[in-house]
Amino acid sequence: MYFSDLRTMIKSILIFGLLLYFQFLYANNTASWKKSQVSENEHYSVDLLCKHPPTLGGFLPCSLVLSDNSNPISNAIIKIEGGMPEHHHGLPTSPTISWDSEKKAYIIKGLKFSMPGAWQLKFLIEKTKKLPRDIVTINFVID
Ligand SMILES: [Cu+2]
Repeated sequence: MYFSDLRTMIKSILIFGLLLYFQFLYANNTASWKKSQVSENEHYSVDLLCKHPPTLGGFLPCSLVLSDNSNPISNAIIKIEGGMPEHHHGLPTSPTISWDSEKKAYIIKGLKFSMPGAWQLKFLIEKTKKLPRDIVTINFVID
């Protein structure tokens, strides 16, 4: 009787712990701002996921998921650039994008915006033996 209660208790604790763990994982992967876009030549689709909508001030942590007919593509060579087309200037920083095999996404670091208005981010997927070259453009406005 006592042992069966103990086992039930241990089971409950394990399940509770597991739930907490998954909730933690989920919270870490949850982005509150997402933009999906197909590339110019329709070779790829992209999901840009950011921690919050673009604002002025601090760095915006984002990740990018690249896929081809809903199959995720890892290890592509991607370049990020951007700016304000109406103002003819680029980004205030030089953000980097690199593949993260644990997160199964391309992690964007150093992304920042310097003024309100219409911004554009461009992702250039470079041609490799396996992958065709293409460009994805994402437009958004910062109030
Ligand atoms: Cu500007």
